[in-house]
Amino acid sequence: MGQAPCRYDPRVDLIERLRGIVGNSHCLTDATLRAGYETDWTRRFNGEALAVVRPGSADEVGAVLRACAEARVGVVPQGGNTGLVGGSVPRGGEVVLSTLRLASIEDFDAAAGEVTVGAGATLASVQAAAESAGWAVGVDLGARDSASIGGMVATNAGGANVLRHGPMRQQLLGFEAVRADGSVLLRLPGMPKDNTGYDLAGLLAGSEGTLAVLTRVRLRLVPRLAQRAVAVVGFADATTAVGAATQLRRELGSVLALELFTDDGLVLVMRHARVAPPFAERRPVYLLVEVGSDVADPTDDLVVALDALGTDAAAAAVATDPGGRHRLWQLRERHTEAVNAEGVPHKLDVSVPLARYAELIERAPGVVAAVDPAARTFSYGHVGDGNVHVNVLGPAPDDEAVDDAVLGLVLELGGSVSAEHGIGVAKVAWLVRDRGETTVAAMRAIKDAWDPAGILNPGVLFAPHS
Ligand code: FAD
Ligand code: 2HG
Ligand code: ZN
Repeated sequence: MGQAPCRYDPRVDLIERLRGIVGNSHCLTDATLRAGYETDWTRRFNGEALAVVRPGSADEVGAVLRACAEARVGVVPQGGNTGLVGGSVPRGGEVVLSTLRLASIEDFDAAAGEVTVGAGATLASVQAAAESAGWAVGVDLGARDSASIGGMVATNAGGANVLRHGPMRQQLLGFEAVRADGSVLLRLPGMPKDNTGYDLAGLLAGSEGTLAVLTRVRLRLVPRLAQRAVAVVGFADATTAVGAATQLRRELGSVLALELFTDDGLVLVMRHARVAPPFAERRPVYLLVEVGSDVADPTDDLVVALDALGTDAAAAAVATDPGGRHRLWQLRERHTEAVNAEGVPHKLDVSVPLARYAELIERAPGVVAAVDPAARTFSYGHVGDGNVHVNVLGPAPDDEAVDDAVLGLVLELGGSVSAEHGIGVAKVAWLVRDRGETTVAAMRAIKDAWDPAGILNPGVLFAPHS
């Protein structure tokens, strides 16, 4: 009888090593257990993972990365898996490294308004901790119950309050992160003033899991604003709405959010979220404005400013109580879920100079229809930041013609192909078109220096080296 052929499989060996590091119950190889980690929130992006690992400490993250680097297997860091550009799910054969067990809230400094949290802590859990001490987190977004702080830093998330507090990068005071070789970078607690060489925290913000795995984050908090008011106002067209947004921002120092949506989107939200319209009359475009103050009630100033716009009282609603404010916010915030309920969307998160904002809203449906006449286009966004979310329903997930048409229009208007969601795998080709070869080569040099074997989130930001 001949000898049995050697059946050594390095992937099986890697799985055994990973089990040894995180424990059997946190190394998932069964297809049904992996499934939730393999498809993104939109259902447009998915791939099979070799395994899903859920480390419980930075040391375990380091050991996982070392094992994967030795086996030359890619690693996809994943937090809440609410990202909208396909960067949090495998492309095929990688290990998904979930941070969900790194969810501690520690070292809360209520006097300074700072907190250190595990990268896997959800935004909602950190908001609750901050609010109980009279503070708030400077960034807020609709996915707050699932989105993790690490994922938010990795994508430099924006959300509704950027015009007041800036994006996630501006909330970041310190961090702990594990590099591809397993070494740990530590700058905790951070200090508001810290000019000691390169700003690595700033570099990791927006790095989308391609440079290191964030394991802990120190955040600055902002004062919790006790007095708030929200208004939704209808307009005849996008140009008038954008003009009103600019005027409100100039006249009201207390503006927290300036959001825009259209009547098509409102219809969708009413159907899927079962919410009532803001008022009986309908208008083609709506503006949501929120004001907040911790000293004086900002409602009177808001009403005066709305009057000065010549706002038609039949197409305006103002709420100051928490329930009423929440109802008005639902009309804007639930667009994402309503679009998802209709189909698998193509999401084009972009920004343009404010002077071109209305033009983008008005031209996007025509540009989409030119390549796919049956497609439906819904635009909404953070008008205060020049940020539009163009959502297109209809084309197959892998048909990129509408993406190319909209992003081409955005560059023509002098905009950016990613405002707040990142590049992920969805816009890799467009990163070069937007930033140019020289800038992308400089970014790539950083990637190659930090992760020479290219194991961290391969395929995100850059096409893999040939
Ligand atoms: P994931 O989706 O898990 O990952 C996102 C990216 O970060 C991936 O590339 C991943 O590899 C990387 N990553 C995750 N964790 C880490 C880590 N610890 N270390 C290194 N890399 C990591 N985004 C906005 O900017 N503004 C909004 O207003 C907004 N609203 C949203 C509303 C809804 C309903 C939904 C579904 C999404 C929304 N998003 C918004 C997008 C999304 O919530 C953000 O991108 C968020 O920051 C992702 O966090 P996450 O934990 O889910 O990250
Ligand atoms: C929002 O602003 C989010 O609601 C999601 O960034 C955007 O649904 C989208 O495209
Ligand atoms: Zn947004």
